[in-house]
This record gives sequence, C-alpha cells and structure tokens, in this order.
Amino acid sequence: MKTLKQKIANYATQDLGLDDCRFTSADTSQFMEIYDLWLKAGRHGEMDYLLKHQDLKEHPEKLLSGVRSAIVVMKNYKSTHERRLAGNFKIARYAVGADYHAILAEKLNALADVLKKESPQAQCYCGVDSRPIPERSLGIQAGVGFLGKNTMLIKPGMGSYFYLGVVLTTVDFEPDAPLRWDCGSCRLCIDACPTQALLGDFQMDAAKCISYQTIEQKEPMSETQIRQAQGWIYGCDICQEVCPYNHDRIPLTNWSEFLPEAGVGFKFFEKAPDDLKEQDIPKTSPMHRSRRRIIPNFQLARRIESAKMKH
Ligand code: B12
Ligand code: SF4
Ligand code: SF4
Repeated sequence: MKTLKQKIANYATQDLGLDDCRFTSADTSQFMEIYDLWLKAGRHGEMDYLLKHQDLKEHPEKLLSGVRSAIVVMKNYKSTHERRLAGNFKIARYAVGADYHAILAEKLNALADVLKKESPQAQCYCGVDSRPIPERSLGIQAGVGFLGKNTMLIKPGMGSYFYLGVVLTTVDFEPDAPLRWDCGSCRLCIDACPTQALLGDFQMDAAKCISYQTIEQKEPMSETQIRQAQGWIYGCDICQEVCPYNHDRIPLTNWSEFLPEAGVGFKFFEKAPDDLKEQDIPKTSPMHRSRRRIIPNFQLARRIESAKMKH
C-alpha cells in the first residue's frame, strides 16, 4: 500500500509532470539568522518586501495555522543547450518563455487539492516566488538540491536552471534528508561575476547583482552599471553559465510553456529594428512587471553600443 507521501510525490511527478517533489519540516528557523544578518547588512538593496516578509518566513504558522510540513517541487526551465548566450543584448533563460508564476501556481493548487481529497482535514498554502516563503532554504532542507557558491539551489544531474514552488501544509509528513553535496574547491562563478556580487560565503550583495539592477532597481540603470552588465538587459545568467553542474547532458525542459516560442524568446533585444515600447512586452511574460524600467535600460545600452562601434 502506498503511503500518502508516495501518493503525493507520484501525483506531482507523474500526473503533473514536475521534475521533483520532496518533503521537509515547515520549521525554517535554522536559516533565519542568515537571512536576518543579510538584511541587516543591507544586501537587499531596495527590495523592501524582503524585510516585510522576514517575520512570516520565520513564523510560517502566521501564514497557515497548524502548519507542519513543506512540500517542495521543482521544474526544469532550461531551453537552450548554449552554455553562453550569444548576441549583444541578452535576456535570462528564466524569462524567455511564458510566465512561470501562474503556470506553477496552477500545478501547486492541483497538488493541494489532491492532498485535501486524500486527507480531508488538510489545510494548504501555496507559493511560487512572490509569497513570503523561504523557498531555497526549504529546498535545501528537503534535499531538492544543495546551495552553490553562486547562491543557486543546484541539483546534481539537473543543474540550476529550475523554478521552485512550495505547498505549506498542516499534514505531518516524514521529512526527506538534505543532500550531502557541495561545490568543492570550484569558484568559477565568483570569478566570473562582473560586479563582484558573489561574496564567497553562499550569499550575494543583491544591490550589486545585474539581475537585481535589471529587474528590481527602481531607478534606470546608470551608465556604469550598463557597461558592467556585459549586454544583459533583463536578468543575468553568467554565474550559472560557467557552473560545471549546468552541463550539456542536462535535457531541455519538457514543458512547451517554458520554450522561447511560448514567450518573448532569446532574440527579443536583438531583432527590434526600432526602439522597443512597453506595449511590446506581453502580459504573459515574466518581464511584464518590470516593463517600465526595461525600456530606458535597453535604450541606454544601445546608445553605448553604437557609440563604441563608431570609435
Ligand atoms: C529576492 C530574490 C532575488 C534577488 C536576490 C537573490 C539572492 N541570491 O538572494 C535577485 C533579484 C538578485 C534574484 C536573482 C535571481 N533569481 Co531570484 N529570488 C528572490 C526571492 C524572491 C527571495 C530570495 C531571498 O530571500 N534572498 C535572500 C537570501 C539571503 O535568501 P535565500 O536566497 O532564500 O537564501 C537562503 C538559503 O540560501 C540559506 N543560506 C544562505 N546562506 C547559507 C549558507 C549555508 C552554509 C547554508 C547551509 C545555507 C545558507 O539561508 C538563506 C536565508 O534563508 C526567491 C523566491 C523566494 N520566495 O524565496 C527567488 C529565487 C531565489 N530566484 C530564482 C531565480 C531563478 C533567479 C535568477 C536566476 C533570475 C535571473 N536569471 O536573473 C537570479 C539568480 C541570481 C543568483 N545568483 O541568485 C529562483 C531560484 C531557483 C534556484 N534553482 O535556486 C527563486 C527560488 C524563484 C523561484 N520560485 O524559482 N532573485
Ligand atoms: S546573476 Fe550575474 S551579476 Fe548576479 S551574481 Fe550571478 S553573475 Fe553576478
Ligand atoms: S560555478 Fe563552481 S563554485 Fe560556483 S556554484 Fe557552480 S560548482 Fe559551485
């Protein structure tokens, strides 16, 4: 007879097509001191929501009364075998397809529905990215992957190009074990980061990160920031491109929603003959939320590029 845990894991991977589903305690306390110190050092830049989320991340029972476990799922979004993206102006792999938030939220809701059917007392709270859930910490605890020096969760055999999603639940599941794995003496990502955002202690100074500057920073990027960004206009994948765990044998995603054809694609900032407008960024793209900031950054990057060509 299958246990409830096996039924849920099978439903997640076989019926819903997720790439992994693991379980852990909802007790997040072991990572919250790290989070607190990171915030106190001001590493979050202008992402004030991370401050507001602190209490809820530390006390998930305030999100869901009686919470006991976290179900952590992941989905591969790798959609090119190119190790280093070519082109003058680049968009991070996570954003080339359709917006993952809604797609994964639907899968998590379906998973929660099955759990409630099997265990009618169960209560659930689902989150993908934007809710106050410490997804990487829970992913580490559940053994979905290990924490790399580039601060990404890495799953050996799958690399780091994957999204995470979490179902918090009142059901008490037997926790899975964390992975015993690490980066060894490698430091390729730290050396490759053009802005020295990676601190070497599994943390980053987010304000220095190109991903932050292109997606989250409220002001348009400065000329210095654009010059350092090596052509990345939306997001940055440099510290993942150089990582040996993201090798060529990792398959591409088997969800068509995450392929470039389902979204703005890899050539979005290459092919536009005229300057892009906000309206060219569709609602179904993860870029839509930051559309106002993307256009001035792109225009400045193009001006700097053409000035270079003239010299
Ligand atoms: C804020 C945020 C960012 C910020 C800050 C990133 C960062 N490294 O902190 C910015 C805008 C820079 C960013 C960039 C990106 N992000 Co982001 N981001 C988030 C978000 C919303 C919160 C992360 C956070 O709280 N950071 C603060 C740090 C301190 O917390 P943390 O990352 O959770 O780290 C914990 C653990 O690592 C652990 N820990 C830390 N140090 C140590 C040391 C040891 C020894 C141990 C054992 C544990 C440990 O404790 C920490 C605190 O609890 C999460 C979604 C979520 N709700 O969690 C997505 C998320 C982390 N991002 C994601 C993605 C895909 C990206 C990008 C790849 C997008 C892109 N291509 O541009 C880049 C990657 C850049 C990078 N190298 O991290 C994915 C990561 C998937 C994965 N495989 O890890 C997430 C999980 C979203 C999702 N649902 O899929 N992001
Ligand atoms: S995403 Fe880019 S800027 Fe940010 S830490 Fe990685 S290499 Fe550095
Ligand atoms: S590049 Fe090397 S140090 Fe960085 S995350 Fe990958 S294995 Fe770890």
